[in-house]
Amino acid sequence: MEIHHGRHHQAYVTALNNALKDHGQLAALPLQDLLAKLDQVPESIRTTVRNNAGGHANHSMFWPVMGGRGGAPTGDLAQAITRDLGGFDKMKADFNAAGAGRFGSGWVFVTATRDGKLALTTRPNQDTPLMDGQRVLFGNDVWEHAYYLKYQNRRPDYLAAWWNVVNWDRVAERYAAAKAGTLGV
Ligand code: MN3
Repeated sequence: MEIHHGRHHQAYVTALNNALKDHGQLAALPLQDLLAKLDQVPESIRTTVRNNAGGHANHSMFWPVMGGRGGAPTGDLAQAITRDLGGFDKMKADFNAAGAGRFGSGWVFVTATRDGKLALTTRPNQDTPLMDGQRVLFGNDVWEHAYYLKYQNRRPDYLAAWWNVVNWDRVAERYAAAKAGTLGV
């Protein structure tokens, strides 16, 4: 995780800053707004911005939703998981299957609307639902760099173990922010 944070995430930040160094107006945008307006980014830097702003956003979401002790969500988040995703156990099973089935590198996410509706989705590479104007409640990184040092090719084992370190208090805070319209990345 230290290598993941200090080298991989840092590389996205460094590359994004470099790409935007002569584009002050774009650099001043909140990250979620930049990602929702990729069609307005000059074509010469658009792919670089897509990959690296996406990477920065995805990892900026990723670290805070971990560091917990797993367990299960409570309150209105638990109710929404039951209503929209078939319950906590089914959500975990579907999330793990989606993450394992994402070919190559990418992410598996649960998104939340302002109405509080949840949905499971995946994206390739460093793409994010933020690029479609959506909000990410939480997500897991299924790039090999996220798990290969410890799990080698066993991505399903990594996905299963990841739930043991989810911080549901933080996810609940993100859910409240999503419904309030204040959730960024
Ligand atoms: Mn990563």
